[in-house]
Amino acid sequence: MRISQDQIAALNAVKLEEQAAAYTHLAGQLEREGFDPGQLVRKVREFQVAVPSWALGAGGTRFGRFSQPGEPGSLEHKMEDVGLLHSLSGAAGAISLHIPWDIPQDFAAIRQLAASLGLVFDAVNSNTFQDPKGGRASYRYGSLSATDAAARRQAVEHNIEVIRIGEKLGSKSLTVWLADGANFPGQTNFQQALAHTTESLQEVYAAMPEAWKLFIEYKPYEPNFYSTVIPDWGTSLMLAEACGPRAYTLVDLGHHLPNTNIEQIVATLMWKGRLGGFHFNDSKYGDDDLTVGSIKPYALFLIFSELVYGLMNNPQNPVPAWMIDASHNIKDPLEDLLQSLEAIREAYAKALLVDRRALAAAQQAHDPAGCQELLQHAFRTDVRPLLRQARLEAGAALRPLETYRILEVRRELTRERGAGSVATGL
Ligand SMILES: [Mn+2]
Repeated sequence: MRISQDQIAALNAVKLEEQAAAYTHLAGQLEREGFDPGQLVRKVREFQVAVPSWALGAGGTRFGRFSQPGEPGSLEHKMEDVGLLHSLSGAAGAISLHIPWDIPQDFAAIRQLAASLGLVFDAVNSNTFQDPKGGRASYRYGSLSATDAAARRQAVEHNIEVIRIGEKLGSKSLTVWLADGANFPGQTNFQQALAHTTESLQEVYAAMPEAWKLFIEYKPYEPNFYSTVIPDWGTSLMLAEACGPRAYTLVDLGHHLPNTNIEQIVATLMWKGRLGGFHFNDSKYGDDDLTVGSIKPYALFLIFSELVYGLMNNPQNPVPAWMIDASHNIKDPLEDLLQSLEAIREAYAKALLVDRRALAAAQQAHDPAGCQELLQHAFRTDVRPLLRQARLEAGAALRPLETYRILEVRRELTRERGAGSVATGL
């Protein structure tokens, strides 16, 4: 299924007058505050987020999985789903593939399909948290960190294979997340595991083409519950520095212990020029992978405030690769992703509204109340008319979720693919 520009334009037409009034009002307010509304709209419009192929079906939990009707049963279907999200939101111009769940059969055809949907291929993701079919060694006790040299070799070779697949698609980066760790004290030798991981990652790094980046993701616990080999940003940064200048830390919002100050981590990494990628989601307790902005929107805003500061002040840090990393249990994944895309752009737009000069002056004057006022003024501004304007100018839907429902997209996908179609790879 594809949504035509005409279908979107027809549904937008009903709301044009309302949008014009709301945008004019907001633009006037922003101008009085010294902003250029047109430039803000352009910045929001340019902000593109990659959708991971695994987020398009129901993820489930370790206790069960409740599939959605009409889930994408092939790579082509997954790309079609991201194409739908992009048509509606104008914000999802990239897809991130998971290998081996999404190995293309015909690379030329897949590249052509992506181009026709207006999509590019973002980072490719390797998988050494499951044993490969017919593999020689097992990852039961670790992959890149394993004591078993055969398991390490297999994991390194898998990552290199993922790079080769990504090259054929036009990807420019590899994301590595390790499930390696231990469930019990004394089960593994911490130093040996870290030494093995360093050597393995160096080998993967050396196999990357010149233009590629390596993103090293960290996570404090799960699936292992006593220790994880790359538990935090410091370990990730240390490994990135041991690999070389094109290795970076990747921050996943759900990969922190409760109440961790993620915005400070962002600031530190950007100052060091090592924040390579970002995985958006939200959480209440752990790696809950919930809809972005559904639980802690102010924390998301504070994180974006540091990201925007870094984009303005840290030329040593490349523009991070933005990606959603979520899992859906009860919502329609496409509706959930539309909400996440909206929340990401909303936090970004609000962060653009922080009066940086006034904030620096208030910091200098040791005025914490003034600093809070400046941040919260930006946070409390309703930027939705600005987001809608960006979509309108991009030919996307003024109201993506409403349009998705009016067009009965899920029902059409179910009719095309069948109610029992289950997402591959999960
Ligand atoms: Mn992640």
